Amino acid sequence: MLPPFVWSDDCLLHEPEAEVWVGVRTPATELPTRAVAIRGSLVAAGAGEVAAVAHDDSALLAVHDPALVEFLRAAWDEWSAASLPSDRVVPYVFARSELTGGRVPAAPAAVWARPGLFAYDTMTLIGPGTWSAARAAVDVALTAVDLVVGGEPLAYACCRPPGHHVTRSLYGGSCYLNNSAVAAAALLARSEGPIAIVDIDAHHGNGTQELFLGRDDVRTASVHVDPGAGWFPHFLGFPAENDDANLNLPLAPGSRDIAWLAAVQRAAEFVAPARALVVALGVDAAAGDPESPLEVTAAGYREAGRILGALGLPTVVVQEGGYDLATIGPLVVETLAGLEEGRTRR
Ligand code: SP5
Ligand code: ZN
Repeated sequence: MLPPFVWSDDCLLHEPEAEVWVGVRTPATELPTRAVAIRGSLVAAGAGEVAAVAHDDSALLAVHDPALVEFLRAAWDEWSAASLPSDRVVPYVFARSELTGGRVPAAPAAVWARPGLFAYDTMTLIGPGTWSAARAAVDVALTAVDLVVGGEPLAYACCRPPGHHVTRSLYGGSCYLNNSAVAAAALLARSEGPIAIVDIDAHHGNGTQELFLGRDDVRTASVHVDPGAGWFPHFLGFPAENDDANLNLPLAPGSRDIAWLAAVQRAAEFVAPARALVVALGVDAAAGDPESPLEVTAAGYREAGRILGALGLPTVVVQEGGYDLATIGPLVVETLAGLEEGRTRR
């Protein structure tokens, strides 16, 4: 038995093609075929598909700066009209707050300077379909929220591009809009709080952490590879950021199932007082994923599902990372099956 999953073809329109890493244009890993692969596994396993429904911007603007949203909406059109030598929007100069002594930076006249107001890395390129796909991913997440608010105990948002690295005003880490955070905001607006977000993507959910910092109505927990061992997002994801409503559980590279599941268990205990749950489901902690070294197995993902399912909370699962096209579909199916098992066997 699997939960319903929400889908939009528009999520396939984002084709980043490349990531600029250490100044070199390398092939993109966050590809449209990721979502196609996951959907294929879900359908083969008998999960029911629900078409995404368009939602207005209210939940989106509850988490993001309108200036970021407007930039992303217009970025490709402005860039392509400027006849620049790059076929993707990419920053080259960054409007750091220290650069302007904390003052609001001037609105740059040059189109090619504008990404530096909103991007925090060079890896997250914008092309012709990026806005449509990122906005569709929000609709997929919000449609999954609709299902859960409507009485489904569990629903899965099969969306991309991912979102958990996006803060209120800054995009990066292959993410443009924070789908998981938008889902949490929508749940908070439409059901009893507090809400919890448990992020089991291999990378720290830095955007989500910063979005809900200091809030007592949204608890955040993230299990991820130790940024102190040299991993993205490098500057965040440490226990020093923990407080009553935020728990970072960094793990050493090569941690494998037992240590990873112990951290997932701690995250589950931390969020247990919540009334509804968002799972930011990255399957890039799995062995064989090209973007992380955590070496978790498919059985480990199923057990993580059981642990989180045993909380017995209404749960929206939102897809984040996972880059091994051969295994991401089965990993998502295992996790969702584990969530169902945990919920029904507790
Ligand atoms: C959502 C998500 O999982 N985002 C993770 C983004 C991490 N990207 C960091 C990339 C670090 C450099 N990797 C080299 C690959 C060059 N193509
Ligand atoms: Zn990740």
